[in-house]
Amino acid sequence: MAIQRALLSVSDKTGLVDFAKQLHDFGVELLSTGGTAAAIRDAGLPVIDVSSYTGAPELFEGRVKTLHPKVHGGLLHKRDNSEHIAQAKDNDIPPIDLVVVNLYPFEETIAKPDVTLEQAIENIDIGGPSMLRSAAKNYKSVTVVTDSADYERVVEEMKEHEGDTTLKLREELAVKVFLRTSQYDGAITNYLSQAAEGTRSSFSITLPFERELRYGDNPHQASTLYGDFSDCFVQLQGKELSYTNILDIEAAADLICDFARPTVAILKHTNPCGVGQDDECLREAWQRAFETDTQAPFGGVIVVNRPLTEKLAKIISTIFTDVIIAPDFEPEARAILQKKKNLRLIKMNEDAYAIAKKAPVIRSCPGGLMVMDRDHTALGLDNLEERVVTKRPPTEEEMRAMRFAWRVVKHVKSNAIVYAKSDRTLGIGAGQMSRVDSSRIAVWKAEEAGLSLNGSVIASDAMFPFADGLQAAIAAGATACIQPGGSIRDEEVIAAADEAGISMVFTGHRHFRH
Ligand code: 93A
Repeated sequence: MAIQRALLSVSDKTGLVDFAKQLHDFGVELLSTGGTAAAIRDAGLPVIDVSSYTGAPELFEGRVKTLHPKVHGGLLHKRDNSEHIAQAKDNDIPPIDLVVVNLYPFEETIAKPDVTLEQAIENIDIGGPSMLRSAAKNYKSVTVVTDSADYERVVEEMKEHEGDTTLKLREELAVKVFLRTSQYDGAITNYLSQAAEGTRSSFSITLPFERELRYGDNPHQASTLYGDFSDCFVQLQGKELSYTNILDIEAAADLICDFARPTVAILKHTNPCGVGQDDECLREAWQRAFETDTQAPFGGVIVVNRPLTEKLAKIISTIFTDVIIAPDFEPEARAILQKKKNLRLIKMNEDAYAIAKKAPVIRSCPGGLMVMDRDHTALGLDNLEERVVTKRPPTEEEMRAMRFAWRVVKHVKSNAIVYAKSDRTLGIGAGQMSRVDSSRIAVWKAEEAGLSLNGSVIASDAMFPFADGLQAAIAAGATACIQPGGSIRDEEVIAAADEAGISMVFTGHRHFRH
């Protein structure tokens, strides 16, 4: 049956007037609450205030506007049940066939830096979710819209189906409502569980299905993607993304965001194989990254923080790469890379990513989840000059190299060691059970690549517990060291540095990555 009566109550009034006008043109009677009714009335459309419809005034500063049996009965009664129909009639409860509601902006409110608990609480919508849920429960007969992006679809269906919507659309919109209300409740749960008690007491998360992934770590492991990953990373071409591709993309994006200068990084299995910089030419930056390790990048991920140039595309296209990530691609670069059908090109939406990366890190554990703040910035780099612990202060060049190496080492799996110059990595040792082994691997990798470590700096993601690790670095040619410090044997480590005349800074922060 055609939609005859609609209730509109929206905080975000985007597209409201147009939609209301279309509904009016279909002959739909419009009911509405305070601000929404005013907007509709201002547009010259007839609208009935919910308070005059129910006969009950808006109460308690609007806390009670639509919580009334005439509203909820109108939404919830079964249209094909004679007892329901009789009861509705006896109690003067006409059917409401369409609900258009979006909620008080709770999430936006709590995102404000100086929000008070009181403001947050006032922005908990009660009547809105109630109407959404009543309408969604009765989706067999009631259409419910909570996203202005769906207004047009509803209008299109009404045009096609004599003023009615299809059950299929109503069902889809109802699912969308329950997702939205559970996300909304989740945001309230997470905020209040911390704000009211000072510590988190519970955690809630609901994300929309995005897509099935090709597979997980291995082909026999099914995998599904939830959330809005594609808002941050738009795939322009290439094979479908796998679970491991997504892990690599996250690691690559995370790394590149720590660098402001034009930078190229090559990653494999979430670890950098090499990172290079050049202010003038990305192709040069790539060369520096690639020279660190010419073998491992096979099938790896390349990430850049500037639009990818034709010059760079030409050289990259000569090696087998799985994924390339850039904020943009020059048309000539696209044309070159397009020839590689399987190569996945990913355009990074930096604005969307900047918001997404504020979200915590979540990992499953038996019986639950672990939630952790993201390791946002390379810590300890401010006032680095004041953090020198050795007799010899670092040269300017060493200082630059240490800042660079510290930013890289933060993105290497622990135990992590990075040898570097100011614009390039020279050797990277990742993920070993012993720091000394990581250091050995980094030295060996540099030798393999034919790179000299003389005059290099070494960065360690956590403290050197003994002097031996540093002594090995000195023997390899390092002249400066950046590390957190904090070992009970710091004195010995500093003495070893002074004896060799190298300089060392303690950042006071470690950057483990597990
Ligand atoms: O304060 S409420 O929880 N109590 C209600 O009864 C109620 N009914 C609708 N909030 C309520 N609403 C919300 O008001 C809607 O969800 C919508 O977000 C907002 C629209 O208010 P107005 O039409 O006055 O701009």
